[in-house]
Amino acid sequence: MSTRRAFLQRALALGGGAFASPTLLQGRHDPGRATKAVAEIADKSRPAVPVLTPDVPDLPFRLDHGVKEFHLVAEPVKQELMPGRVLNLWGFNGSAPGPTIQVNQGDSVRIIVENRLPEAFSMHWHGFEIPFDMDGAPGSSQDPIKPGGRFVYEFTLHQEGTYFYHSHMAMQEMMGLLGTFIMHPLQAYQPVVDKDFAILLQEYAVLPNNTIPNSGNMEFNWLTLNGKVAPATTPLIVKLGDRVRIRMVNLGMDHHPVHLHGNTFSVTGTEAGRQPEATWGTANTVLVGVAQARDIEFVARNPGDWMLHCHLPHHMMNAMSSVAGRMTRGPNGMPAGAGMEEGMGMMRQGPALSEEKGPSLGRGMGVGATLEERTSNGSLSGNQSIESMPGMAHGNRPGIEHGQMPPDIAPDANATPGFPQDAFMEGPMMAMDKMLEKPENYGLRPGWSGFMQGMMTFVRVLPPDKYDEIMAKIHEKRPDQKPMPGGEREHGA
Ligand SMILES: [Cu+2]
Repeated sequence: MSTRRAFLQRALALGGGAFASPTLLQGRHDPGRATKAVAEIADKSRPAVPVLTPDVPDLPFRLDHGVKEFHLVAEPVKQELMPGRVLNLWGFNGSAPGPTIQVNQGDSVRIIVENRLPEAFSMHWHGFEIPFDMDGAPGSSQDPIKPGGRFVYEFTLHQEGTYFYHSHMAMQEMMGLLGTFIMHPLQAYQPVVDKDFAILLQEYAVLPNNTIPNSGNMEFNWLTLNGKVAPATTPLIVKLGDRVRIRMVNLGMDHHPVHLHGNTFSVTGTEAGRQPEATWGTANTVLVGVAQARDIEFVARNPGDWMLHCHLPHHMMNAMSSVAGRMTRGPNGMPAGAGMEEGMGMMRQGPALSEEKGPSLGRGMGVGATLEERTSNGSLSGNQSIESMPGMAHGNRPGIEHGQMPPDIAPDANATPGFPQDAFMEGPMMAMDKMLEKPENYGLRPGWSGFMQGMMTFVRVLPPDKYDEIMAKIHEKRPDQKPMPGGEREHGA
């Protein structure tokens, strides 16, 4: 049997495809097992599937006399939010957020935490019921870990669910020092899921021409899922009919109402683990508050590339707000540094988004755009929309055929109070499909990436043939992709 064929068969049988390990197959969908009763028993004993954290690695461990030993290094990292946008953050083991840790309920765990930051820090295990001196509260449960120092955390975990770890220095959290910590239950939750994903929600405030977040600023303009902003977030790939769990963790300055298109889900877990089934409410939007986790589950009955996104409008944007520079629709650029009176709403001319005000209103930054420079470059920028179309339509955007699309702006648009809106979602002309080619994006509608920003991704519910095609591509590109490098066999064993 060819490798590819064997892979496809395995993917089909599993529903977990490339992400699952062979041992996870045990006791499931085995036609050799005769009766339905036996199949049901087998299903109940089926171990939990590993959690996949798109765009974030898993942390490997080594077994030391029955103790799972992990090594976490707090250090400065360069994190690429989207092509060309690299931030200087603080993270763990080269990633912000840090790698996902997966253990089983009942495991004894040792985590060697090393501090390669320029200042002291301490690691808190959020929601863990562990001895006080392991809690990581600086000053009260332990001395902070000095730069160049280390601290060995060791505990046994009796809980199950979606947890997280983070620096307990508040500003350090806003630099990226956190990660997801999954405790798999001894017996898989019922009903069992075919796919299990984790998404960590974060936000950064980054001034123009900066790569370093301003952790004292409350105007967040980069909203990330697993350290990426749309359209660079990696879609969740599921097969039609799969039961899917998505675990979301929020550690930032805002609460995020996360909405899933086209599907109704149940909220089955919180930051304190699995919740009793009687409490599972149905919804299509779940509020993931600061320091909370929410697990949602649904059966993917409806094929489609369904958006999953925070529904706060400003969280569906990149480089949003005055701190990030120019709006592109006005013909003449935008003024910066409006006065305090205008900032307080005492405006003398035009609305906040008018040509005269622009994104500077009330912020008084004095940086970015000025009226001296012609900056409009988007396809939707009023006067330029028509003249710019032909050039944009042919050749500048490989992979996208615009043909002779009429402009998206009405000829008399400026006569309508409130115009322009949506200045940060310029549509097809902002698309970067080619730069984002990866198996998980294969087959998306051309130009899709022009409409995705901030905390947005897709749940792609694919019919079996398309699912197999994409899983084969993933396997081809990342044959070694495993849910837990070096440790996948330990899970649910
Ligand atoms: Cu949000």
